Amino acid sequence: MSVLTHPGVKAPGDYIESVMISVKAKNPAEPEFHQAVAEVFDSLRLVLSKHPEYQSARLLERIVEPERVIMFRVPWFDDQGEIQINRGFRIEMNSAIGPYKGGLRFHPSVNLGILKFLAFEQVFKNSLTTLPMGGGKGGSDFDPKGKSDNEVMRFCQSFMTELQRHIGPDTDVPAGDIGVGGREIGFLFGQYKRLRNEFTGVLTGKGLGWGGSLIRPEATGYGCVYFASEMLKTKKDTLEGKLCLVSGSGNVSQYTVEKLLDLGAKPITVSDSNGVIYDPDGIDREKLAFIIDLKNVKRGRIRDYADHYKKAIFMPTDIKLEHNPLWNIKADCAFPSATQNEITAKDAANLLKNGIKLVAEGANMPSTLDATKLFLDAKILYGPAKAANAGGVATSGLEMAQNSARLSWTREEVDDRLHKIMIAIHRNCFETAEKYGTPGNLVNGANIGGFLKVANAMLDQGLV
Ligand code: NDP
Ligand code: 2IT
Repeated sequence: MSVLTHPGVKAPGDYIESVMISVKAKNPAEPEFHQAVAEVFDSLRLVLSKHPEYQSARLLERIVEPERVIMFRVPWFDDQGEIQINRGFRIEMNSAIGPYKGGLRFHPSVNLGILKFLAFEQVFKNSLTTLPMGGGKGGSDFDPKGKSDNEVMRFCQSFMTELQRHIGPDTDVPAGDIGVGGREIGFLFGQYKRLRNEFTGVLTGKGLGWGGSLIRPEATGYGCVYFASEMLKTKKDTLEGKLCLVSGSGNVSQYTVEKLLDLGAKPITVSDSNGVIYDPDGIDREKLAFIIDLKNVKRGRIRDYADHYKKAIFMPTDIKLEHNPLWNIKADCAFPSATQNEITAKDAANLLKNGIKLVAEGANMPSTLDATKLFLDAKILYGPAKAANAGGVATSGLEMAQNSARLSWTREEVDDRLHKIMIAIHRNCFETAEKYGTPGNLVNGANIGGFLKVANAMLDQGLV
């Protein structure tokens, strides 16, 4: 059953344009949110001409409006006894197909617009996973860099003291993202349990001894590489022997490098916000172990890699450059795994000039709209974030399933399910792109495939 209101007289293209204008007017100073919406809307042109019921039900106006936005003060004492104040957020974007689900980001750049773009992307991504999860995102402008473990703990406890009243295993299930890993999830879970007197699957990415799932830490990187393999398979090709560029050196990058090594590829770069490491000999397992220890235990900077491995080159970040030298190194495949808009049009042009064959996005929205257009026009294998990096949240869904059943699966079982989910996501995107007349365009495939399930659920559930 659908809710049909005023059918309107606008052609689909005009309808989309008018909603886009109103999104910009109602959400000023949120450029990342505008960008994420514009990209999805561009794909939906192909859908609305076939499905006027979505337009009649004003689905686009509804899907861009968060169901709920929570903003709160997070006060805490630093190690000097000084008072610190941060801002906390949770965007509960869409619960049509399941409880809100999505990560928490702790980074000084965090603001409402960035979290709304991430929450919006999450709705479509979670829909693609085949699992019943709605979309949400949250976080804070807190910067964990340079903070002691005790400071991080006090911040997490204060953050959860407010957040706990809004979340729950059947309501909203946060997880990690930039700046939120196993340490932070531990402190957040401890405070939730203390305040609520409940041991539940309210967060994912938990420690293995207390409800976490095997393979969740690896899942985003592994999943992204599985997705890349599926893209290559359509060209009867594999990752064996491929030179690969990876950006970032955090959770997603580390396990992207690991799975690339498993599949016989040769990763040659990693980075952080201070610069790029280029290792022409390749990053092998021993060097990866060095990176994991440097980043997860020592919490150091990636430039230390070049002090340790003398043949590697460190290129410091130069904010005056309008391109990143990492994307100007000749390679076969690129795995952007750091942050949004890290590939500009100039970077995309450099990648294409050097003959890149494949881009698989581990980070969320790492390519600007212009860069995305260049990749699509060049008809390279291009795996957009909401499909390629969905393995992380998919495995969070598997963690929720294990928590509900109060049991835990083996590493092989979780990895096998993750692998099958990534194959299914690729097939859905590939077939949807073909069905809507743009074969090979996985951006359209992901946006349309993700949208349809959520939109139909919204129609079924009435005007809520
Ligand atoms: P981490 O915090 O573990 O690592 C982030 C990495 O990216 C670090 O190397 C960091 O460098 C770099 N980085 C972050 N922000 C910037 C910036 N503004 N400029 C330059 N470099 C930056 O985060 P994750 O690996 O978890 O996340 C990386 C990306 O993957 C994000 O886009 C995230 O949204 C996305 N993602 C994560 C998932 C997950 O399960 N964790 C799932 C799906 C997507 P530095 O240390 O110097 O800040
Ligand atoms: O962007 C993402 O998909 C994540 N940060 C993971 C979210 C999750 O709930 O596991």
